[in-house]
Amino acid sequence: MKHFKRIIASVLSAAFIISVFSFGFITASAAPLFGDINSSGDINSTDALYMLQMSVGMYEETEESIYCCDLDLNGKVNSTDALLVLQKSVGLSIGLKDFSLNMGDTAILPGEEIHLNAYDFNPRIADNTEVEWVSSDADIASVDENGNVQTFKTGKVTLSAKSVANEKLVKSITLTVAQLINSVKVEKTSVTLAQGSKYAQKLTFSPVDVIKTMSWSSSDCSVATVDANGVIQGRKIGSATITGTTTDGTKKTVMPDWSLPKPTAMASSQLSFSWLTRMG
Ligand SMILES: [Ca+2]
Ligand SMILES: [Ca+2]
Repeated sequence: MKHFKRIIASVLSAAFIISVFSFGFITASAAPLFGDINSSGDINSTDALYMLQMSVGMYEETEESIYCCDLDLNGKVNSTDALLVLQKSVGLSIGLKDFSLNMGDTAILPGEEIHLNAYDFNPRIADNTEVEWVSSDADIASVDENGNVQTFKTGKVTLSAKSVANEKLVKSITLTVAQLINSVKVEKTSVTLAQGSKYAQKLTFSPVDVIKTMSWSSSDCSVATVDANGVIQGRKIGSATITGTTTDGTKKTVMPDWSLPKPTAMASSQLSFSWLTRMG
């Protein structure tokens, strides 16, 4: 470490001498290589020098320079990044500390395919960013060497990316290969709402391990609207039908019958509706 501190110190002192010259050729706009801040096609102590100067405010950071040279992903070009470039330029190994996956836990249907991707390798110039993909149960879902996932039957499976260079570095998601919806029911068969207020529908799906997503529509949005989450809002006295349809391919529907009592002094500001569940 002392060795690198000496290098940094000497590079910094050199910076004050060299900085009298123009660095107009710093063009990181199309940097082909992480850490190559001057776009010379390789990374060396000159890049480290520029990065140090940028870190102390001698040059303004740009989106491109941060993308190119924020090697430790802390949001700025700093001395750590410059040190990494120096290490790399003298042939020292750069280990992989971290990376991210393009998705978290998710649920899909049997037969659906997804693509997993490892990215944001930290540091960006780690020597080996290769990962191996592994499925905990290939009968449920498999993942190939490119992160392409195929599903075969319902169940839960852990899909992991293991760093080839650092076997302790593993990122995983839980993939649920969901069953198709057999039925969906609403909690209440009738509800009374004050005009303008909202009602969040409580739905019960069977079996439990399904993808609980539905699309919603209203037959008359001037009377009642329904949002993407199935939350109904009464607008004015009248009647409308709210229809929910499952989106897992089974196209089951729930259709609450949205109607209003005859307007009276007591009830004119209230809406009520009853539910009629119809299984498609
Ligand atoms: Ca360079
Ligand atoms: Ca940084």
